[in-house]
Amino acid sequence: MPANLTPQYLEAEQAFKEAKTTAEKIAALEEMLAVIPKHKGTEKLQADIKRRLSKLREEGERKAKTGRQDPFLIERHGAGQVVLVGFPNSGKSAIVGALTRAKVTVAEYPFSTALPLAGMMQFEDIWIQLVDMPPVTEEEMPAGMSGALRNADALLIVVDVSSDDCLDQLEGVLRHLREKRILRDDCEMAAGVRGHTLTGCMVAATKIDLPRSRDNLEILKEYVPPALEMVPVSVASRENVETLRRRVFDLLGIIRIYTKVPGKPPDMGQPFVLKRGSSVVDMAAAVHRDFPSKLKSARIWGSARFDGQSVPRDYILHDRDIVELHV
Ligand SMILES: Nc1nc2c(ncn2[C@@H]2O[C@H](COP(=O)(O)OP(=O)(O)O)[C@@H](O)[C@H]2O)c(=O)[nH]1
Ligand SMILES: [Mg+2]
Repeated sequence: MPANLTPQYLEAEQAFKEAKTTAEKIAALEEMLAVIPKHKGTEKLQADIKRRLSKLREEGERKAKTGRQDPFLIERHGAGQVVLVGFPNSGKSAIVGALTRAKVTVAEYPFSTALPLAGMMQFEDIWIQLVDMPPVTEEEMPAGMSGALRNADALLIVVDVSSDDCLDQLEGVLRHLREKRILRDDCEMAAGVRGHTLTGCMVAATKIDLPRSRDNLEILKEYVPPALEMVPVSVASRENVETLRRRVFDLLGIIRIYTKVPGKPPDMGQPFVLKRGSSVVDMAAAVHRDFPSKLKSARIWGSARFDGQSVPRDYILHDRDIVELHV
């Protein structure tokens, strides 16, 4: 092994070893390439990473070509899929660029994104897929786009608050989403909208580094439906970029659960990702489909009153709990 590999590099390499999907593998290799110390001793390794990357990318493209011809539908990867929707120039691509390593085009001219483009956003120990979409306008949402929005796990509405038409942007997007029955009129996510799995929707108010943004933000706050959280953010100054990352995770309504074998330390590698509200039995089912019927008892580290507490089968788990299943 070449000398001077940093902890960041080894971490990225570990993520690659644990990656299950092509997108996760590509994201991990990109990370490895980005953080590898650039010197003579790592040249061969760098070339090797690049070779693996281009092979995976080719594979991905080949799959896309032979797959179903719906240009807006992006195959879901990672712990959840979040699709960005907004007017031209609102800053969608800039957000995807800031939170992932995807090669997005950020441009001052509108319609610079013609097709959806996905990138993997790391949140602590999991990866979440962000999908940059072509813009919607006052008049129209591109034909075929509603399927991709309905199929997402969550939506991020992007509004440029530096612009005096930010209210029109918000209302325009909401109108499309309501007309297409993607959102209920009150923007609540609860049951009532058929045929899709949306668990959340949120507004990113972008470009808050620009002069008019603060005033516009105050106005916009009055009009955002109560069901939608709004996160002000600037990609240029990076203000709130990390807050946005966490809010996107929260929006998906997922929890990360780690497993533990009796008498051994917990496995803090790749967590199981479950829906918020999942119980010990759901966790058992995620580990193995035979487990729920065999499950005798469980112990929890984390959310229980004390570490290692025995809990019933219907105990509701929390993010980052460690579970020891006894079968
Ligand atoms: N000042 C500032 N400019 C931004 C910010 N985010 C995006 N922009 C600029 O706004 C323009 C449109 O951004 P882009 O991400 O391509 O918008 P999209 O059409 O929604 O994908 C580009 O010129 C970006 O440089 C930001 O946070 N602050
Ligand atoms: Mg764009």
